[in-house]
Amino acid sequence: MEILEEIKNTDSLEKLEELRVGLFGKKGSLAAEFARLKDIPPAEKKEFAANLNEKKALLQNALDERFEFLKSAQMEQKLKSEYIDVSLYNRLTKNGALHPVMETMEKIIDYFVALNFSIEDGPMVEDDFHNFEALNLPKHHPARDMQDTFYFNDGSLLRTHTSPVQIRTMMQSKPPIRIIAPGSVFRRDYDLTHTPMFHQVEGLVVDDKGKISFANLKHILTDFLQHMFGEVDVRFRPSFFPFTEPSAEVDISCVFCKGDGCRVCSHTGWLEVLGCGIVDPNVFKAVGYKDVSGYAFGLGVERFAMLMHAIPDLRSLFEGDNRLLEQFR
Ligand code: 2U9
Repeated sequence: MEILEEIKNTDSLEKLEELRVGLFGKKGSLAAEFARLKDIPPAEKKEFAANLNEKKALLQNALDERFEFLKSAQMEQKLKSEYIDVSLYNRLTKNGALHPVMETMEKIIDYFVALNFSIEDGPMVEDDFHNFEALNLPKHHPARDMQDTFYFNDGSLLRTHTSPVQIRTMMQSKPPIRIIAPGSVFRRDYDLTHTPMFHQVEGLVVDDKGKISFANLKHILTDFLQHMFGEVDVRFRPSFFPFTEPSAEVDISCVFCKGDGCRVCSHTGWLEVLGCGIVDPNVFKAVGYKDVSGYAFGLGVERFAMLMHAIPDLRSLFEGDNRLLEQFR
């Protein structure tokens, strides 16, 4: 049938519609052929009608098929012409990242949480009792000096360490105690290695007298430092803090020269990273604890972050320059 070829070759939906109307419309050729049915002699009617219906079905099929083809071609054309490139790079977007000090803080916290320590916090504006007096820092101690501590006019102060958190915790609960106190602290200090605000994590473990020893402290801190710095050597040196007796400072073998000696470790092969000790009985007296023993430790988070990431200048941690963060993504 010629008309079938014509349908197959139609190149637009409009022309196809014209063909459809020409065939299937009220005045279309099929209607005319069906009209002839009444003039066909009865003997031929059946065959004539059958042929006509078959032709009608063939034409309908051809029209449907071409319609689908032209319709999807049209859709494809439309999608192509309306395409928007949403992948275009937005030059104004700058992604942030977790600050190395916070990342280090989280790594420290993770270690102690895994050992069932709980995390405590407290106010940054403190009073003389919680920040000094209860910690066996006597009235004449240089840390209490106006030169070292930020005071408000009413005598309150910015905490110089997180230790008042441990004092508050002990005064609110009974032993055993197993806590760390992470947070910001404030000292009147500003030079290459000191900023007026920095972060500490301190730890405190208290239990019945005789249950806590220096050996426990040594073990946990050695394991902790190897968790933080990998396979380093750890040594404990006798030291002094008002709130612990005996006290020690803790060194790791230099992470830069592996102990051979370099500028960072002042050619000693060792880096000081922690202070610690057995809690002084005067501290327990101040919070009303009897017949207990305990250990405590403290560290500066910025120092840890600098040693873990080989950051040379402490101040780069406080400049808010996105280029620093980009290096730690
Ligand atoms: C209570 C009892 C004892 C916390 C301790 C240190 C030793 C220590 C420094 C490390 C570097 C401070 O950030 S730093 O400058 N800390 O050397 N801290 S023992 O001792 C406590 C705390 C609370 C009730």
